[in-house]
Amino acid sequence: MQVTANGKHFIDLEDKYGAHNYHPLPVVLSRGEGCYLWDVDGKRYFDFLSAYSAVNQGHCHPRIVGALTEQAGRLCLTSRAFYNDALGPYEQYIHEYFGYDKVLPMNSGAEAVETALKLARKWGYLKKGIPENEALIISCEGNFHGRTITIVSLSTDPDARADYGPYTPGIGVIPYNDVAALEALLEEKGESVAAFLVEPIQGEAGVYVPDEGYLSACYDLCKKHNVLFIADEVQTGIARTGRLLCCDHEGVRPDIVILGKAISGGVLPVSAVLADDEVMLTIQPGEHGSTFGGFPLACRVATAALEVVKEEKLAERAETLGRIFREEMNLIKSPLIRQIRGKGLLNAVVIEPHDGKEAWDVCLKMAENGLLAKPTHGDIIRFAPPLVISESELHEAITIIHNSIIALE
Ligand code: IF1
Repeated sequence: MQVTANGKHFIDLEDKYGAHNYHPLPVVLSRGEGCYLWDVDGKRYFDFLSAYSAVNQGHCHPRIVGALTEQAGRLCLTSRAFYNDALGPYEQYIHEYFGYDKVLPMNSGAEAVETALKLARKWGYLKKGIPENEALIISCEGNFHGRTITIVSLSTDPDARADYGPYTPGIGVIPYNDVAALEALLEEKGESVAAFLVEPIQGEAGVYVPDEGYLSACYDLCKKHNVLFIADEVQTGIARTGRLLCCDHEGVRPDIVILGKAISGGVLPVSAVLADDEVMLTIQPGEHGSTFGGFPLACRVATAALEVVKEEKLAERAETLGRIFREEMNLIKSPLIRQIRGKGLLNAVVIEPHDGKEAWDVCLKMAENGLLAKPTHGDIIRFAPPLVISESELHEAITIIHNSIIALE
């Protein structure tokens, strides 16, 4: 995978003037449309990352960009010091769309996770009666919920948390996909636990799909111990796994839902926290906020992005195309492939390093052949195209993946 002089120019600028907090694949992109991306030299790629499931509706969807440009020329930001004619209608739309009493609008996924943790602590003290400063939040090993210091205090990933101490107290970590571990902890400390925070599928851990029934069993345990069940659907939500929310597969209605990424179709940073009044109204005026949270531009963009999800039946598409993807991928016989797993169009291939070739080499070869994906931890490659990909495009992409893997054997 050779970088052209044109591409190297941009890479060098980032290296010289930008923080070195990423190690990108050596591809320099300049345009996106639907499930495609083009680099600065005009080479076309299938996008199989979708900006980590933010671009479910496809790049530069005309409906969403149209909403952005129309509002941008009218009113972008008022702050919450005043009312405006976009936020109320957006909040009503979200209420009707997801079925929760209220939404607290934020910007990044991490901010929404932090908001959910603050709501959980408030509820723990004001409603559950946990003694002040004794509330516990439980999370799972292998989690990824963002990059703030409190969130990395929940993390078990050394890369995410090393040298960021001292860490936020009041946190417990249990194994993922282990109902007994949650039961034991709640039997012992349930009185002090405000909430259990969980990804319905662990994305960064490598598209780790828990056993059928795991989420509903954890939800039932939370109800038994008067603990809030918080679902982080930032990556699994908005139709990605074949249902509007991943928790819908098990009929679980979380006490708090955290949304981000594709709620805006990847056009603006938009996130949201959903909850009913008993939880949401524990935060009173002046106790939480954000300059851009729920700003008019975000309201119009997110409304358009969510309309596209419904009108283009993206959840149904993810369900159907995801099954085709896993079936086709399971037909590829290669020493490099150890396992295929996922739900909807959130899938991963576990690569078995072979003859010195590993996941990164597969990704470089796929990029050479016109498909972009990136390894997550170690040797797991996540495959998550925009949900607007057609069946024929999906087959074309699978052929590229197949040929790239075979070429490395
Ligand atoms: C990076 C990972 C994915 C998320 C879940 C909250 C957030 C994320 C389940 C925070 C964000 C992004 C962050 C981005 C890469 C990507 C990522 F590799 F970091 F772990 F998707 F798995 N909950 N995930 O997946 O949302 O604040 O980023 O808007 O930090 O490199 P954010």
